[in-house]
Amino acid sequence: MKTITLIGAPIEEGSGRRGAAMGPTALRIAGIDTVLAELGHTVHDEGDVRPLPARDLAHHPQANNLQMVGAFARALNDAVHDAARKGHVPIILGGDHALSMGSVSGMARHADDVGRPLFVLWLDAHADFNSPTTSPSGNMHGMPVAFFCGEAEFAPILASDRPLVDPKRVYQIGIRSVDAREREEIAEHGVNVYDMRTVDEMGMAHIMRQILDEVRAVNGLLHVSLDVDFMDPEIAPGVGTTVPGGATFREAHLIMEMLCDSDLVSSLDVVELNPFLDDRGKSARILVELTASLFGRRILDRPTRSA
Ligand code: B3U
Ligand code: MN
Ligand code: MN
Repeated sequence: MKTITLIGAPIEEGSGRRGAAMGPTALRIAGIDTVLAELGHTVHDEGDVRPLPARDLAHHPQANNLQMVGAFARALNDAVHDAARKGHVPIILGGDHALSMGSVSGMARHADDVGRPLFVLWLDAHADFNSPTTSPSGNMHGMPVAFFCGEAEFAPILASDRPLVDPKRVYQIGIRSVDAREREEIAEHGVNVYDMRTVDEMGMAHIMRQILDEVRAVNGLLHVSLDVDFMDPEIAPGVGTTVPGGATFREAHLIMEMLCDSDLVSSLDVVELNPFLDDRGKSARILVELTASLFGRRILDRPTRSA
């Protein structure tokens, strides 16, 4: 059984629209804490993180709301690092995806402390590898992967000598919306992208086995970042940037079950839930279901025969 720290991150300034700041509340109303406690885990809900003032960050015309994004990144960098250092599994309740600048950076520090490589599993319709120069929108929720992989262009949101993530240890699944410049960047950096076509051709189980084998082979830590738009909008409509052709409930669920069996997951972001756009809590409930599967809820009380 694990000790889990829930950290709310009510940020919406990275997304260019309002509503994601209500995400942490919706996830709590949908019962994320009780579901985990019922599975036998010890759950500490730290409440919502308080953004640390970032007035030193200047206004940037191509990095919208840079100060607020920086303020959350700094607060989460510390909160996530603290939780991991205590041996807890941090679950960050978002909030838009810009929050992963902080959460992944905090886990990269922890991985550095314990001398293990950090891997990131990015479940998303988008690659989120833009920078202020390449971004078509200036919205920073489209930039976190470039940020924690060390894209130099970012203003000093966090110290530039912080531990980074090797892009070759980033695995993206579900990708189906990539901007022109972003496509070049992810190829150049060697990010491992399993786009939706690859999912269709290879199947989710095969993809997950490959990824988990690589993490296990080097005793890595695995941070999972789950964007609501990874899933098809039919099952998870509560997100500002729906893209058709997403993962089915069964595919998402299988990922969570395989992650659970692997016991490699060190930390989790649940991001981009916009309750204002949701259909009577449907997306929030799915996210809670998936989290429950990741932390041990299973259909049968024995290993699956195909495993
Ligand atoms: N790639 C686009 C759109 C986008 C990225 N992430 C989300 N939307 N959620 C951009 O603005 O960077
Ligand atoms: Mn995203
Ligand atoms: Mn997305």
